[in-house]
Amino acid sequence: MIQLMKPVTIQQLRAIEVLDSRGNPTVDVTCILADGASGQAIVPSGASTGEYEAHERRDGGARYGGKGVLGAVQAVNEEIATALIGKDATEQAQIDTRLLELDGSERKSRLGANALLGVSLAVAKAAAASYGMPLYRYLGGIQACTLPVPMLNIMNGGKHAADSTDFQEFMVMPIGASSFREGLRWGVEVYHALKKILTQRGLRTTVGDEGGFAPSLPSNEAALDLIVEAIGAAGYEAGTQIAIALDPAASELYQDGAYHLTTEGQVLTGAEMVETWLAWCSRYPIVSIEDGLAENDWEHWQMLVEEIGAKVQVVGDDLLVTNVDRVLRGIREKACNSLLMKVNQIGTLSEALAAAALSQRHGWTVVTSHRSGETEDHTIADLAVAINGGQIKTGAPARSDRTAKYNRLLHIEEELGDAAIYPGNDAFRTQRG
Ligand code: 2PG
Ligand code: MG
Repeated sequence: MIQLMKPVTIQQLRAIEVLDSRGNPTVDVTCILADGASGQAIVPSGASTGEYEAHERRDGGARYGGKGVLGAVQAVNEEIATALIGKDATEQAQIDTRLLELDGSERKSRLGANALLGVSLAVAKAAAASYGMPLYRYLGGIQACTLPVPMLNIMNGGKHAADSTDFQEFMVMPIGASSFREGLRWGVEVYHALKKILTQRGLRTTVGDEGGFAPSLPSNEAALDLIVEAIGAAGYEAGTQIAIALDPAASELYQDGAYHLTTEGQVLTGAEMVETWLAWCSRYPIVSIEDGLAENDWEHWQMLVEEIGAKVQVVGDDLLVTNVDRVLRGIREKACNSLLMKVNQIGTLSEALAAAALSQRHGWTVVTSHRSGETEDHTIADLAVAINGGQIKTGAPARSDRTAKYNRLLHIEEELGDAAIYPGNDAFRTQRG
């Protein structure tokens, strides 16, 4: 983060309970500074959450089926506000350290990671506003010019869509486009071509939590065939122009030491799961696999990296939970070569940026990511540009909770003008050489 000289103190921190894209309550924080600048952030929420994520505090009881967040809201309005009012909003690291001290628990369960994250992001946004800077510039400085290649999740399964594939996310990446705007258009055209194909085949075109289609298919692989067909039908070349990325969210399929694929009625060992990914990568233009193995199956993560890590991006989500300790282990044990950065997995902006910086220093790529429960908040679009990560995963190019991020990136690209960089296929090479 760039060092700024003007101190701007926090005058007010105010949280309220609002709704996310699944109709569940979440925390919305506004931070107002002494100079009148303000920042607002709404906290996202996952469904296929990792075992080691920071704790999302929910009220329990009957209200909102137990999912209310009034406790977390109160924590912001009382304890956290009392501690932070009068503090310099530009000292993000100090603000976040203070939040951790205040909470005092290992997984941020006392005040709630959702309370902490809302404050952390709202403070950063208020500080950026105070300096009249967009967030990506405030956090990333003058070098923050790289637009991310989007991973557009056009077919949803697993925990994000009932009666669909076992695997959670089938995504397309417009790696051959020359700008974000063009890449996004390609992705949209593929999305609509896919809808047409599904309709023609009499398959369902209802969508899952992230806006991707969720038809009932005879096999997981059938989703890949449909996507390759849709890429061609939209007029693009699969592999060179548009590649495929996967997030099977394999922790959700792992039970008693094996991977259970109900669509195919198969139970696979870790080694067989790795074999499946190798076979798929040889038959389809797959450039990235996230959570191809379960969060505790380190041995097979290593095997996957050994087998295809030189060619394919192996992304740790549940495995790493945006936590520097787990990222360090991943680096030492060569368990992946990419971090999925989700701010709410760890609970403060500084910790998420530290996990990203550590990953990048070690030659990994970093994919900035949404959660399946999202809102109109588009902070992650700025974060993706701030870290020059070159990749973002934020759902289908449909539903406002997802398009809010893509639309924000269109604005950033416009603002950067000639300085904007769209890495295309280099998004995978920037760090690994
Ligand atoms: C994932 C995410 C986001 P969730 O597994 O990567 O796509 O899902 O937010 O439900 O954990
Ligand atoms: Mg994931």
